[in-house]
Amino acid sequence: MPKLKEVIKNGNLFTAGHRACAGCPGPIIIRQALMVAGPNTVVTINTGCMEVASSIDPFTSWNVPFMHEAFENSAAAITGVEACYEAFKKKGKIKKHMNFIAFGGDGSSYDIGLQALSGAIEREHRFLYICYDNQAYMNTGIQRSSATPRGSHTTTSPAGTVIPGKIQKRKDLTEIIAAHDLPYAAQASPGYWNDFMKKVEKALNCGGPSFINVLSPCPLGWRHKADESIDIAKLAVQSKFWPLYEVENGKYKITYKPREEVDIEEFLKVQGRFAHLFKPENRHIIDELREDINYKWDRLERLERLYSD
Ligand SMILES: Cc1ncc(C[n+]2csc(CCOP(=O)(O)OP(=O)(O)O)c2C)c(N)n1
Ligand code: SF4
Ligand SMILES: [Mg+2]
Repeated sequence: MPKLKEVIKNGNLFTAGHRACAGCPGPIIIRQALMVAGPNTVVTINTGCMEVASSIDPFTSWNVPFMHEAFENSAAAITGVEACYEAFKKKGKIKKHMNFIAFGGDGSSYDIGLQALSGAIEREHRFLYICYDNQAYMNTGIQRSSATPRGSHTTTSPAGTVIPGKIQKRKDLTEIIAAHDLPYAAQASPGYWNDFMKKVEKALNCGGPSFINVLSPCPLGWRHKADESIDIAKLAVQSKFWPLYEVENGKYKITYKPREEVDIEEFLKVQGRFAHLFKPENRHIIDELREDINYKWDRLERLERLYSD
């Protein structure tokens, strides 16, 4: 964990006054990341809630240089900025160290911007990509994305008599990014802020491309109360729905292991988007989700053991 006394000196680089909904963890994620990165940071962000809510002309919440990109290309844009910085540095026109962070929601990161993200990592630019994953296209009206879990109600996977919410499984973007063999990839949750901030520090110091996928419970789309977001972010981790882990130069490490068994139902039952799963005819979906979670956790533990000393 970076020294709190030190990072607090960086001040609040993502200010209040933004238009995110009450209880949205997005601004918390951004603020904590920037607190670690400090003021010598350039940010790009894809279109999505965190961009729309933070930069309504003539206002801005960003106290660092910030560029709004299209829905898909913040990863491509940040690499242009980083390449320019490297060129200036070579010529001696700039001396200070700078960080480069690209943000994107799940829609932009898992779906439409995946190619830009993959390419930027493959070109080995030095940048950190943070996906705030609220598991749907929230900004445009809660449409399903490839990050939306099976069984989740969204406006384009409506639970009713035809389908019981989204039929397909969610894509595992963290694993897709880890398969790029980049120096650092991780999963985090705003329920465990010290774990997240430590991962941001590691990512920024890894010397190359890095990626952190942060779960971001959305009161509007997940249908929970505004003051429950952080508790739900914790439940996601405790139920193993969202394991906290990192892949550092290929080595897997689970960074938090729940001490007690918390069943997936505890995570599902506090969210309206899964309410229909508790009907007898849909309960099999909960069993399938549980099976998937156990399979993935077991796999993670095996991968961790493979690299333990
Ligand atoms: C090429 C293109 N297609 C569609 C849109 C409309 N659009 C803007 S933001 C968005 C959804 C963003 O979803 P996500 O990335 O998950 O961010 P969130 O809104 O959930 O924060 C869509 C569909 C667009 N701006 N550009
Ligand atoms: S819709 Fe969801 S993600 Fe978007 S600002 Fe509101 S709470 Fe945050
Ligand atoms: Mg989203």
